Amino acid sequence: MSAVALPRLGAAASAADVVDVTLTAAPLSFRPTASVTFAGLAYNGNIPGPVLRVRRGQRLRVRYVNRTGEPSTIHWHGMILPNAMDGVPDVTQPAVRSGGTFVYEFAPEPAGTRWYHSHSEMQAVRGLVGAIVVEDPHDEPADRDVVVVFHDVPNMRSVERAMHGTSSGAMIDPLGSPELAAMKRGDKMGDEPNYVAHCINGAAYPKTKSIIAKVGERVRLRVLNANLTQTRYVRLAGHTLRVTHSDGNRLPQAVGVDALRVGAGERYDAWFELTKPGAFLLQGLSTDPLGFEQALVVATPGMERTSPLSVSATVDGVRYFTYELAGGLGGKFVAPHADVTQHYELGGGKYGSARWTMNDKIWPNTTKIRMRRGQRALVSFKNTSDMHHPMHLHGHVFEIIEINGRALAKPLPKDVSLVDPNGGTMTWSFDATSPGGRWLLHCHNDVHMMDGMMTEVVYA
Ligand SMILES: [Cu+2]
Repeated sequence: MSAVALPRLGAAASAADVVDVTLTAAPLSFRPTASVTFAGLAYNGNIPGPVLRVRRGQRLRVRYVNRTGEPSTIHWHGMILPNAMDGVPDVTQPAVRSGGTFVYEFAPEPAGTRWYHSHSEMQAVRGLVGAIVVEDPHDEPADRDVVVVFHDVPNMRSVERAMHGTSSGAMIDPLGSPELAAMKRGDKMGDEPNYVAHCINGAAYPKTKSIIAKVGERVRLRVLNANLTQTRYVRLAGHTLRVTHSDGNRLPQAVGVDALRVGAGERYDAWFELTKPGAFLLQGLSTDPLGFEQALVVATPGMERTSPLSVSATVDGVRYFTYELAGGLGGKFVAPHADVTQHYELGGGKYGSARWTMNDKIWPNTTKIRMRRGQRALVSFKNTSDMHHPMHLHGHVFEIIEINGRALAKPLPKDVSLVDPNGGTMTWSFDATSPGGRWLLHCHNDVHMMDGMMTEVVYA
């Protein structure tokens, strides 16, 4: 038995080893706390949607029923699949009209913690998000396996204002975080929505579902940050988290940390063992007055009602997960040979502007990357803005090979990566080995994406 708080689909596969699932998207009046009623959109009546679990080697067939009242699709984030299954309206398929259906079918690859969400403006932030787990028989066994989805309820009018660069949401990152440090320069924030509730798996603390585990049991967390603008720092009071996978991809070795740093769209698998009887908070660290809502209790049997141990909202002096920690910083970066190279300067975001840019251009006028199947690409970024950008590539797993001028000793496989603000650089390497087509490359801060920070990789 696991303490998964979410409905779970996919456990029963048919004789042909196809996992059949129906996902119906429809409006939901979502009440995460007593004071918040939110006009949300939900898969199968739940925000977030059900955890889809499949075993590696099975096929997944999802019948999507769109009852949202607007056109919509499902994007399968982190999957390598036929382009026509990637779920981007007007790029890989016509949007499914309201009342319509569409069947997504593919072999879920690669294994690991992935997710699914709407790729239409404003729909994911309203609740059309969910996790998909492709179980790998080579994964080390765990006594419990718990999906932890961080998602949040915005003030929708503030999201509209954020798209016009005139919102007033505060940066709520924890003390000591690079996000907060980058913002202490007198910036007037124009693109950060206000959030009115912070949730884990559909509830706000203290209504979040607890994880009960005995001392010494191994608990694997699959943490997804489905907040579409903010980074989450996640810590279990009094315990070390051992990170084994980043965006579902296995690390060369587990990395022990006090906290995770999870950008929008990122996932981490990390396990822990409770070291003594008691109750301990798993927290999303935040300076938001509502920050306490992003927590759940991890307790040994019988201790779930005792006052849990907690930590403060700082990462100052806290060892938190970074790409450099996992990959190991090497020497000065020298770009290896590649068939195709492309550099993007990430900019924009001036107060009152609705432009987040790649080389001063916004989608659909950004420079596309054109390559042929089998070629290798190097894509580099320099972030001249004062916000970090969680850049995401569809349909591929890339490797981070450079950060801020230094080579990574071990390239880090991912599908979303945070590019540091104020001059930060990053280089990705990837091969055109997916099925050909149009694969979006964009910032996973949805406000930035909708304001133009998007391009595509195209190959036949
Ligand atoms: Cu961005």
